[in-house]
Amino acid sequence: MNLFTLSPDVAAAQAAGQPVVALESTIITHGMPYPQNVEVAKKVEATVRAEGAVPATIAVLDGVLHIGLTDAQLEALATAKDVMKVSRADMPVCMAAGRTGATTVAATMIAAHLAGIGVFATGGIGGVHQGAEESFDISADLLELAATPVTVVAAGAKAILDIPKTLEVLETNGVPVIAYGQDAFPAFWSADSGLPAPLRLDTAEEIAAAQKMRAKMGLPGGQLIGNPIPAEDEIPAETLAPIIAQANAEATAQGVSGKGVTPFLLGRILELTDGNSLTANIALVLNNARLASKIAAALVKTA
Ligand code: PSU
Ligand code: MN
Repeated sequence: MNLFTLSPDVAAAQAAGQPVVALESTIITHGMPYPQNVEVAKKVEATVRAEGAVPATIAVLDGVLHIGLTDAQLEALATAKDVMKVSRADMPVCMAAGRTGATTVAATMIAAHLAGIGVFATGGIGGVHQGAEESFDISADLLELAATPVTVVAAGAKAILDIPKTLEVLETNGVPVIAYGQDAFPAFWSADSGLPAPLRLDTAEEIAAAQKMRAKMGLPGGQLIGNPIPAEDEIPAETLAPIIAQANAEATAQGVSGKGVTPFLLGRILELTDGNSLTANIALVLNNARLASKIAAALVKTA
């Protein structure tokens, strides 16, 4: 039995040596409301195509790991009930049980690597949550970056996380954290987190070359690219700080834990900003899709 199913588009692109960009699906089911989630997912795919690459949105549908979804499958996933949020731990269970699940950054990296896709675009990664010294809430995304050789393009990390601790865990685990075109590590809605990124690269070609060097050296793991949100789409950190503090306080007060924390915080921030956070969120995901497409092109060119 095959471990995964390639969409016809993705299979053709791979056979022809064309660039492919992996895309996650938890952002669709647990990160944004319907119907904006489907619209954004389609826009991201169109953006990748406009850049000359082929999008491979990844999800588990009725136990089958799909690399590349049709519009009908995307719609079905976005409207399905009881969709699992699938990270590394959940993926084999979801598949073996024949269930439907949306893949997180960690699970999407695993799937992309299985399918031979070297780069993946998302919005923000999971990380070390505020209060982790009590809750021990550290996303499996960070350890996946240390283990699985896929370059992940994100707009940094949301301020719902403890960004300094997130950077420390990445450093401990030997994950290259590379800011694109600037010195600062970006903070999702803001281009500058106020913290320097450990590494900086200015072109997609350099990013692809670094990933190839890592593989050549036999080092496991991928790279995290911090791609800053375009200036015109930024939301000032001061505007969001009280909202994030309120969302975090509510999560603690209501005893939200485990896999529920990130979806709860994302949902509350959306409500508390009357959806304004979503506009910026969409802009940065599209921006990440463009950079990931360029990295994908550089990866196949020098293969
Ligand atoms: N952070 C965001 N947006 C997201 C997520 C994180 O700003 O959509 C999603 C991603 O799929 C990420 C997952 O992999 O949440 C992390 O969940 P957790 O914190 O439970 O590991
Ligand atoms: Mn967690």
